[in-house]
Amino acid sequence: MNKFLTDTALPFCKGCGHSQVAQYTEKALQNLNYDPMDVVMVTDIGCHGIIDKSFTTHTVHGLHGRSVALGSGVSAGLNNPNKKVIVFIGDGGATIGMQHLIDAAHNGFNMTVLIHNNMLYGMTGGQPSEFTPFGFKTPTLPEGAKEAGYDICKLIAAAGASYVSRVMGIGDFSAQLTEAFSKKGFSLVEVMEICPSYGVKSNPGMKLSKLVEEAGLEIKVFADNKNSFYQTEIKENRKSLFSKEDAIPTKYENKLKKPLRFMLCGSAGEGTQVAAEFLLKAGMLSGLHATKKGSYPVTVGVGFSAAEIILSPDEILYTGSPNPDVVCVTSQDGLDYARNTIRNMSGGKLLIDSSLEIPETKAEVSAFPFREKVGIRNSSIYSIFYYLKNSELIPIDSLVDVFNESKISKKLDIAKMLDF
Ligand SMILES: Cc1ncc(C[n+]2csc(CCOP(=O)(O)OP(=O)(O)O)c2C)c(N)n1
Ligand code: SF4
Repeated sequence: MNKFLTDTALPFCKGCGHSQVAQYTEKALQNLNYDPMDVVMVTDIGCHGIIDKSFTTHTVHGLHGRSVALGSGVSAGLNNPNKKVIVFIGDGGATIGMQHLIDAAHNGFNMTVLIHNNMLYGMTGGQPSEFTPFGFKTPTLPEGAKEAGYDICKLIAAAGASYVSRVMGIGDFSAQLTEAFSKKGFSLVEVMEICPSYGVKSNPGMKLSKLVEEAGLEIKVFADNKNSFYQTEIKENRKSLFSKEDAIPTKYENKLKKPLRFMLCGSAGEGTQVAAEFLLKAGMLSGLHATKKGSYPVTVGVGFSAAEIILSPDEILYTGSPNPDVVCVTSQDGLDYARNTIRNMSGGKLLIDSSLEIPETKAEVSAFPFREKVGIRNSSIYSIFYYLKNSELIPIDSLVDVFNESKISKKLDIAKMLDF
């Protein structure tokens, strides 16, 4: 029975070696008795990366070629040898991010990298990578590669990895994955595969085992050492990033039975992010778990400013909020940003400033003159007061407390926020 993969079908083409890597990762992790919550899968761009939605573990999806750098950061941040960081990367991504691979091995970051080497860039139609063996044809290189590809196992073993092996992606290679996952420090397994959609079609009749042999790519263990591994230095007097924030005690009761996904959309400079934090802290004061994701353009001084907030009676394991229960819009920029989300709402609530046109939606709509009543700079915060006053899911007093402890209370009278 699967523990680390969901039971839904794997997303790859029929015969793709990526399926084997996923299945034997499952088997190897089971062999080692890991709990899915102790495993972080870091994936890369490419066909192999679409697997992350099938994992029941933590997952992080990185930029193309950067999953090793991302995984190194995750590993250094966790600083816990009992947690397992596994990076999935294609030969294309490994080409782009080769320096990261060498550095991660050299520094001994505690993680395992699985290179899905199908000898071409699969997702974009079969361009050659730096791993494409001499003579191997691809749709964009029909005359075949003119040079040999890299022997990444030799490179990474030389860089100082604890464990390196190359396996054929045919047959059961879970034992090698188990070995790699069990090592402290940096381990890497290169899985030789063929892409049925582009590799097989461009090289009819070609046998993977023959190709690997002719390319001089040995199937063996290249390194198996007890190397020291990277440990983040914990300085005695190091300040936690959270030390500015005091723990928020539960002071009030809430009436929330299930997670509330709230989206606040306004304009830069109109206090949207601060308002979102107010709601977050009020929720925490009322005993709820809370997350916030802020979105704004790189030009932080103009354009939209939006925040997705989740308040939940239970721990929040997924912080995305594709279908919000409540969308609150206080400006035209915010409306332009959220229009599609609002159109796709099949229920829930839309709170919108009455100066704005009401967009097409199945949500229940309340229009209120937030901007006119308190001025544009305070409209976002005011909309949060308005929402809590009307929904009563958490006591408005919790928000009053947060407001009174903020710098804004020195400039703005709380009575204004409570005047509806
Ligand atoms: C920096 C960057 N360059 C190029 C792309 C376009 N791109 C998306 S997927 C892909 C191919 C991925 O190939 P590979 O890493 O070998 O994985 P596979 O699809 O074979 O599993 C490319 C080139 C990108 N997303 N980012
Ligand atoms: S295109 Fe190739 S690499 Fe991508 S899923 Fe299909 S067989 Fe696998």
